[in-house]
Amino acid sequence: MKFVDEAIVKVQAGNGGRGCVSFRREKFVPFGGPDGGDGGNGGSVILRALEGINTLADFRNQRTYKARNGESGSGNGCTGRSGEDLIVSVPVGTTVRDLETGEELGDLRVAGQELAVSAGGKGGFGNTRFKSSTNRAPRQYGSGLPGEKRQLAMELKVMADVGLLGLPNAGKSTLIRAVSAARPRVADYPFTTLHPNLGVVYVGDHRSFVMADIPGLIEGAAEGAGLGIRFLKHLQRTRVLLHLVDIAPLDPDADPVKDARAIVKELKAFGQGLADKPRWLVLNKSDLLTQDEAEERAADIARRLRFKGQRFLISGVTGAGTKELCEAVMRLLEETERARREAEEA
Ligand SMILES: Nc1nc2c(ncn2[C@@H]2O[C@H](COP(=O)(O)OP(=O)(O)OP(=O)(O)O)[C@@H](O)[C@H]2O)c(=O)[nH]1
Ligand SMILES: [Mg+2]
Repeated sequence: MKFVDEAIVKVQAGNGGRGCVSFRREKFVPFGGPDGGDGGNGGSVILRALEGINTLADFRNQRTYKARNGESGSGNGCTGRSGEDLIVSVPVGTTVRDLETGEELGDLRVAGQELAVSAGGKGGFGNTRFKSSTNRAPRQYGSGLPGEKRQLAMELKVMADVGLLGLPNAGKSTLIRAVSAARPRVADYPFTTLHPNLGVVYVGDHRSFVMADIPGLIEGAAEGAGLGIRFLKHLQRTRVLLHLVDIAPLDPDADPVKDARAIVKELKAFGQGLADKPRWLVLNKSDLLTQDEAEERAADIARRLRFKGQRFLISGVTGAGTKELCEAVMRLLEETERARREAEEA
């Protein structure tokens, strides 16, 4: 299915049902008094995060989601049936704003999480409710309140723990294929990947994390070069970025150091704190050189970049070094999680 990460939809809750005007009619009771029931409440529209959907493609065609109206009240004090709520499934990671006011209504980060986006109208009172000592045969009733209507701007930022970053052909998709069941296309031309892919990486028993592979970045992406930087938002929720660098580019004029700097520049241009996120250097395609050459080249690149963080030498094709990389990611995530929990308890 096509990948869509932004959508606008209309939602409309159900109207409240009309209250009823009715009087009791019984044999031998001449003035039976009012017995009109209230109208039922209108249904609300509720968004629910569902695992397994990874795109907002279903919402592309400006659809309106309408919950049922409440039914009118009836005689004999019967309240009208309430309109059912309408549950709309959205991908986990969807942020919802009111299109008109820009107000953020919620961020659905966890499967099963719900967000009421438009409230059903309350049902109107039946004439029974208007009875008083001075008005024993009221003909008033409430007509029921209209359901809320609004337009929603939905934005999906995928939920991943770690994000892959790098030039086209750096080997991002090859890596995610090597360590997870995700199967994005791999090819020796730039921009093979056109949208984010997620893969679950299992590290031993019951330990796993989610990796996001996004389209490659090139210099000037912030100004729209290549596929631009719009996919970077999918790295915003990650804990660590893996910056993949091809240590043996085919192009003899290519300089991995210059290319790595260009990527950092685009990260900064994107803003939103992405450049401040932990970023590890992952030097890829070690299989194209001898072990010694590869290690020397890796150290040289890190030195010229003045890169102080963690660095790894891997081959997505042979799998060399990928286990160590994934274990390090897992440890980092577990440590961050532990620190977060401790901070919460303190
Ligand atoms: N020898 C070798 N080739 C690799 C390695 N990793 C990737 N490649 C090759 O490099 C090319 C690009 O790989 P991809 O995984 O498609 O690269 P990408 O970073 O996902 O590229 P885009 O999706 O275009 O951004 C393919 O021909 C891969 O076979 C590696 O570790 N060793
Ligand atoms: Mg790719």
